[in-house]
Amino acid sequence: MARLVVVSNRVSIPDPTGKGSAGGLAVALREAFQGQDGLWFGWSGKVSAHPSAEPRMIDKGHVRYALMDLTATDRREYYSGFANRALWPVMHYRIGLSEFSRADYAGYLRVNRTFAGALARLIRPDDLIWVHDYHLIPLAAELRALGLANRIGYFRHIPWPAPEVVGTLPGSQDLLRAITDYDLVGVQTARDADNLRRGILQEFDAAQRTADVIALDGRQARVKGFPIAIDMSGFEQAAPRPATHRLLKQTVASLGSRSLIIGVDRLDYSKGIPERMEAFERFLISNPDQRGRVTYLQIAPTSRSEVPEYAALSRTVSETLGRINGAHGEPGWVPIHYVTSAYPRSVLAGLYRIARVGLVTPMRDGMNLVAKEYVAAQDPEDPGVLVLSKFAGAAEQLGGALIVNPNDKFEVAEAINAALHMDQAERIARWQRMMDLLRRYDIAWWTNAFLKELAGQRKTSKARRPA
Ligand code: GDG
Repeated sequence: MARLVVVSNRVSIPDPTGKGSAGGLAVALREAFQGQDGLWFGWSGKVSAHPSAEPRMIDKGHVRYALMDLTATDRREYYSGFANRALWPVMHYRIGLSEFSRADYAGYLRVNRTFAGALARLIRPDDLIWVHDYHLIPLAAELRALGLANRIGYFRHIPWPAPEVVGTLPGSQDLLRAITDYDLVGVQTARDADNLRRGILQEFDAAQRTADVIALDGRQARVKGFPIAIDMSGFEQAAPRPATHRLLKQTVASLGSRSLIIGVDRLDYSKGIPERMEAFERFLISNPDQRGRVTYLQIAPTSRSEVPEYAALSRTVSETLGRINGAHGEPGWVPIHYVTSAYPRSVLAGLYRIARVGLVTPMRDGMNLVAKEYVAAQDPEDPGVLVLSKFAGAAEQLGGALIVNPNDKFEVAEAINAALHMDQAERIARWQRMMDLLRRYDIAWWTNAFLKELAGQRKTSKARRPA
């Protein structure tokens, strides 16, 4: 069997204590390595004044981890700068927030080239290479330039917007061309796939070979939706456990007879956290009988705090929270509870299960795993209700949710009210619809579907020897 080589910006090494709070991507990729030898290559997360050109190798089980350090300049330009300050906002339709700098873009290309050089030395001719996400778009082009003819797949975790939006990003034409150096490009939704194929067709003299395949300059790339999924059995098993964890017990005790509404997101402007808090306020204003009877818990672990737009968001959320709690709170009742540290995964599962409403209202999101986790953790006899943004990729699959436009706080407020008052039969019917789909398309389906399709691609003639 071909060896699997995964490349992602960050590498997740299993925690020897087993207590680590593995994120969705780490769980997904570990699934991909089940039962086969593999290599996982990427940034160590460390900064060093003189990083080695060769990765540090760590062997765990049948997986070998290859870790590269970056310089402080690399980190600033490649990661915080181009990837997170210029590219991320455009891909989430926030053109006005995008800060492009030529130095950052050059740093992004430089790190991709360095990674490709180090990776190429570890690659065997039959390896299947699977590259992840927006940090590494040019990686295949760099590997091809070094002469690699392996099958290389790319999975895109964040949205691919309409060509008019992507076109605002300087460098986007080169990135679009670089995408065609992959044999298989997986995106989260049918809409993303359509946007990406249209982008390539509009920008270049490319030909559409079949519904999924685009040909450009003698190369062919298959662009398809592979909606990412979750580890269903993990969540279904974790959620029903008795509330043994201190944090969970405290939360249950502090709730008393109040209903819990839950939001869980990295602190990111794409997630719509202040907008959601304002929608909750609107719900309280429109439904005064609900005062003191509901608590909204927002868990929002801090992320990318070195990027100015994230620091600004943190201030906005704190101000919004303070204003709403000040205006509507009463002795003994704080309407919104807000936590910026990460909870262990088992506690999250328990909180999802006791929450009557899962509030997942991003302004844009590639998929949104929290929406799926919330559904998976519910009690089959008495499930809660998911309120889901139409702009999350998950909305293409989770039609059993109450689908809302997060830009309309009145609509979100009405959905919260409808969710809290929905009768049990309707809650079960909606939940069952979503569970059937999540069980069928779980994380094993996702990794197998992508890798099977990648393995089935003809070996490429894309390799280009350097001139
Ligand atoms: C990107 C795309 C796409 C959150 N807080 C805690 C915690 N989490 C976990 C959640 C979930 C994961 O982090 C977040 O995944 P999302 O999908 O919601 O969002 P992004 O981080 O933006 O991920 C997204 C995803 O990639 C996968 O392709 O769905 O659209 O933006 O698993 O549970 N985990 C723990 N404590 C927390 O406090 N343990």
